[in-house]
Amino acid sequence: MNEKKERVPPNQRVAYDEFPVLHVGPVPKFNPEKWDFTVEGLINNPLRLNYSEFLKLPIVVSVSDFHCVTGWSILDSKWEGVAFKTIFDLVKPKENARYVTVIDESGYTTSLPLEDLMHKDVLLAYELNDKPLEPAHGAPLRLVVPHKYAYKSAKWVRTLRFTEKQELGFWEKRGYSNSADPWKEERYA
Ligand SMILES: Nc1nc2c(c(=O)[nH]1)N[C@H]1C(S)=C(S)[C@@H](COP(=O)(O)O)O[C@H]1N2
Ligand SMILES: [Mo]
Repeated sequence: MNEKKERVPPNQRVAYDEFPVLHVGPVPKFNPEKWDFTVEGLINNPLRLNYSEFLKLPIVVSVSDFHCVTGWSILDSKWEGVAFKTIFDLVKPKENARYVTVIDESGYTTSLPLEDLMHKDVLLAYELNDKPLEPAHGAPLRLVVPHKYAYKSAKWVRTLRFTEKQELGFWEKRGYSNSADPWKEERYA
């Protein structure tokens, strides 16, 4: 197998032009006066940050690939934002916390095990390829989980909820895989 092939999960095609835009519903309006980022559930330090407070958190940069379950992949996107680990350390999860439900501005949800979110390249991003993230790509803040199909990379994130049991997200309720590993082609439940 050549190196290019190994970079792309089975039955995915690399989209070489524009970064595609895909989501359900309209792109939400961002109001920096009203926007906040909250963390709730099984944590010892509930957190609420407004937009300027969020921007003061330590920044990480991560270059990663992105795989949509419908079959397109984007290679080498440069994301900038806050590592999930930074949030984890701030909120001090309780012993029994195992999963995090990620909730967007208008009710889109997805859930991931904590160990997946602790990967180094998982972040809450506000820049893509050296530019502020565009509204259609999830501004002001989106999750990026490169090693899962992209429906786990929720856009327009407002809330993280730490839970003991895994909650089913928007697509996961509709038959898509909860584990969503593109390398194992876990597309459907
Ligand atoms: N809030 C929200 N996030 C979402 C979605 C959505 O419908 N709503 N769609 C997901 C899916 S299926 C994909 S492929 C990616 C697409 O991200 P992009 O539009 O930046 O390419 O966003 C994911 N995050
Ligand atoms: Mo997708």
